[in-house]
Amino acid sequence: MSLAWFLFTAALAYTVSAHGGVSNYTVDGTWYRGYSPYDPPEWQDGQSWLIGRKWTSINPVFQPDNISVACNAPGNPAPASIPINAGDNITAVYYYWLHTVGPMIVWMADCHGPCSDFNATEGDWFKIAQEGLISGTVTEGTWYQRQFQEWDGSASLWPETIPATLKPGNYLIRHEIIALHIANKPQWYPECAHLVVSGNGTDVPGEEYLAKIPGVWSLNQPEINIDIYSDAWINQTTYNIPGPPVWRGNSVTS
Ligand SMILES: *[C@@H]1O[C@H](CO)[C@@H](O)[C@H](O)[C@H]1NC(C)=O
Ligand SMILES: *[C@@H]1O[C@H](CO)[C@@H](O)[C@H](O)[C@H]1NC(C)=O
Ligand SMILES: *[C@@H]1O[C@H](CO)[C@@H](O)[C@H](O)[C@H]1NC(C)=O
Ligand SMILES: *[C@@H]1O[C@H](CO)[C@@H](O)[C@H](O)[C@H]1NC(C)=O
Ligand SMILES: *[C@@H]1O[C@H](CO)[C@@H](O)[C@H](O)[C@H]1NC(C)=O
Ligand SMILES: *[C@@H]1O[C@H](CO)[C@@H](O)[C@H](O)[C@H]1NC(C)=O
Ligand SMILES: [Cu+2]
Repeated sequence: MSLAWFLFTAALAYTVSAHGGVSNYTVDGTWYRGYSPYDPPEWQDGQSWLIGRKWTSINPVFQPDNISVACNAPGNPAPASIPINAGDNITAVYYYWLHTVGPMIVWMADCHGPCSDFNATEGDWFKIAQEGLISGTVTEGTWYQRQFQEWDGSASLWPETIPATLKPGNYLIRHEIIALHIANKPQWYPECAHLVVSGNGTDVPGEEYLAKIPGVWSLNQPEINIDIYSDAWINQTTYNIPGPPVWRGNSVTS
């Protein structure tokens, strides 16, 4: 067996069995290390550098009302936080991602104090960005979920912007991929990290932007409990991402 073939099949085994998630983050060129389900917990738990909530499996969550939809499982708080200015980008670094269909959403929630004490299911979550179907049909078109991938096996990068006028403070940030490639069996891939947002903003999102997680997703939503291969969807060229609208600051319309 050649080395190339070995590497190819090893990579294939890894990626086919692997689902994935966000492991690390970058802000303005600085690398922040989150949780890695591939590394032993004793290397990570309680470490002073850890900014990501704990997730120990790359497998998806299948139930929209499962508490693990909030910040994955077990979701233990992190000791540290990523410092970031309102208006800056944060880039989520995903393990090589292979699924191609379904929305991707970035949420934030004010921890009203240290995020290390905050229960994510109590958060008033608001969307700061969402990405869906970019072109073509629901079944065969290009979703951001496909577009953001690196097809050479390297990590996939997802940058989004913290609203520039957001009130400073401690926030959870939650990156969510909902994978819809299996009919009527949506998969949730959520990961959370702790942020300390600085800036001079005073804006907070109004009620109409807020949601509970779990709570926001349900199998009664046709865009979630979806069979993308059905006659009803196969030729659709629009897909509306459910949940509240994206909030980009009070003076900015999304
Ligand atoms: C919730 O999700 C976690 C992670 O996928 C899983 O281990 C657990 O069994 C689920 N709980 C229920 C009640 O389905
Ligand atoms: C995240 O960083 C850790 C530690 O440097 C590394 O082991 C892991 O492969 C990284 N994951 C990704 C997706 O970049
Ligand atoms: C967070 O809140 C949920 C719902 O109230 C509760 O079931 C869960 O046990 C809480 N988690 C912790 C770590 O307190
Ligand atoms: C910042 O994020 C936005 C939104 O995804 C993106 O359009 C832009 O290219 C990003 N900028 C950088 C420098 O990554
Ligand atoms: C906040 O305002 C101060 C004083 O005007 C300024 O120096 C600082 O750069 C501002 N910070 C941000 C993040 O905009
Ligand atoms: C979808 O579009 C294709 C190509 O135009 C067409 O052959 C097919 O009948 C359409 N299917 C449905 C369910 O509308
Ligand atoms: Cu998967």
